[in-house]
Amino acid sequence: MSTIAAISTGYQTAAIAVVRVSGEGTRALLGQVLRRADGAPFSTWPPRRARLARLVDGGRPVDDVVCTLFEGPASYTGEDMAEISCHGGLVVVGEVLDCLLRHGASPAAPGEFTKRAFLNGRLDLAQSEAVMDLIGAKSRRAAELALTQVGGALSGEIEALRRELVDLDAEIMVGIDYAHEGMEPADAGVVSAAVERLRAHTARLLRSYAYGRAVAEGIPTAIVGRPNVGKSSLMNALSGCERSIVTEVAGTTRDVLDETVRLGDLLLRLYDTAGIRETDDAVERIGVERARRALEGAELVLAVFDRGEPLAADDRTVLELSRGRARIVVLNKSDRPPVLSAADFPGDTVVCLSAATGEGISQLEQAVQAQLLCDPPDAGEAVLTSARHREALRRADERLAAAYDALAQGMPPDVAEIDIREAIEALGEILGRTASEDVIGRIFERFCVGK
Ligand SMILES: Nc1nc2c(ncn2[C@@H]2O[C@H](COP(=O)(O)OP(=O)(O)OP(=O)(O)O)[C@@H](O)[C@H]2O)c(=O)[nH]1
Ligand SMILES: [Mg+2]
Repeated sequence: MSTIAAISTGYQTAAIAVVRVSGEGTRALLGQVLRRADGAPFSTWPPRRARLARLVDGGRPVDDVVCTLFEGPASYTGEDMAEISCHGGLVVVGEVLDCLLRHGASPAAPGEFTKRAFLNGRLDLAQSEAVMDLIGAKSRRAAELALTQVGGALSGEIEALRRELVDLDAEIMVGIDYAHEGMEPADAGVVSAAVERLRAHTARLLRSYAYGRAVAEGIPTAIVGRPNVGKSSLMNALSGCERSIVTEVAGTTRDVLDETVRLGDLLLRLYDTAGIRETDDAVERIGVERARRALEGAELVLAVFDRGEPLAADDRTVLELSRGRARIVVLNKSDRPPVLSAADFPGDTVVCLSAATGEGISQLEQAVQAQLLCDPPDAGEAVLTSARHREALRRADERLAAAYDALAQGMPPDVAEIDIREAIEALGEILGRTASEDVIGRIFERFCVGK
C-alpha cells in the first residue's frame, strides 16, 4: 500500500503537533528528510525510540523534530509507520507535511490509519469504531465505555458467541453430510438448549444498548409544560449555565432551545420549549406549535408543573399531549408550599424538585434511568453503544429465535441450521468479518484525517 502522511493533532496552534506516516515506504521517505546531528543515517535508527533530528527539505531546514519509528507488523497500522513530533505552529506543521508529500507520501484519507489497522487485522471493525467513539466522547463515562471497546470487550463477547454458533453449525452439518454413512443427526434437544443459552447472552447485550446509547449519544428529551412552571429554569439547572432566559413573565421562551447535558452517567439532549397555552399572540402561537413538535420528536418527555399551584386547564393539555409517551412528571418549585403531589398523577413517575435550589435533581437521574430501562451494567460487562451493532445483533437474535422455534416444532436440525448460519453472518458484520466494502467505507469516512 502507498505511504500516507497526515497531521494527527488537528489544525490549531499548539506547542507541538504530531505528523504521522505509514506504509512500506516510510523508512525510505524519512531517510530523505531527516538528519541526525551525529550524522547517523536513518537506516541505523532503532525502532520504538524517540530520536531528535532536523527535518530538511532539499537542504532547507524546516524544523527540529522528534521522530519515533514503529516497525510493522507490530505497529498501530500493522505497517512500518512513524510519528514525527514537530513544533505546533500552523506554518511549521504545514511545512513538515508538505515536505513529506513532496518526497512521495500521499495525503491520508479520513480514518485511513485506522482503516489500515483494520485491513491488516490489528483491530476488528467494532474496535475501530470505538477508536472514533473515544475521540468523540462527550463525557468521562462515554470515554470509558469506548476505551473498553477498543480493548476488545465487546469484540470478545461477540466472537465467543460466533465461535459457539460455528461449532454448533459444524455439528449439525456433520450429521447432514455423513447421514449416508450412518452418522446420527445432531440431537435437536441439545441444539435447542445451546440456542437458548446463546439467546440469553444476546438478550443481555441488546438490553445494554439503552444504557450505552444514553451514555454515548444522549436521549432526545423535551421539557414541556404551561408557561412559567420553570422549564427554562430546569434547563439551566441541568446544564449548569444560563442557557435559557428565565423571567417571571409567562411566555418568556418562544423558540426551542437545545443543549446536551449530563445527568450522572447519562446524556440528555434537552429541548427547552415555549409554554403550552391558548394564545392570541402570533409569535407565541408559533412557539407553542414548535413545542408540540419537539414533544413529538422526543424519546423522553419531562412534563413540568408548578407544585405550588393547582392543575390548570393548560396543565391538563400538557398531560394529554404527552400521554402514552416515556414521561416523567416534574413537580417544580418544591421550595414553595405544596399544592400538588404524586397522588395527582396516578400511574406516572413523579419527581419533586426545585430548579431554583437544585434540590431533587439527583432523583431525576434515577427516574430517567428507570424510565428508559437503562440501568448501568455490572463491572466488566460489554455494553452496546452503536446502532449498527445493535441492528446486527438484533438480526442474529431473530435468527436464533427462528432456529429455536423450528426445533420446538419438531423440524429437523438442518432447517435450524440455515437460521444459525445467518446468525453467524450477522455477528460477523459487527466484527467486520462479513461486512461489505460499502459499510466499511462508510464507517471510516466518518473519522477525522490523521486517525
Ligand atoms: N421558587 C421557585 N421559583 C422558581 C423555580 N423555578 C423557576 N422559578 C421561577 O418561575 C418563574 C418562571 O421560570 P421560567 O424558568 O422562566 O419558566 P418557564 O416554564 O420557562 O416559562 P415560559 O418560558 O414563560 O414558558 C421565574 O420567575 C423563576 O425564577 C423554583 O424551583 N422555585
Ligand atoms: Mg421558558
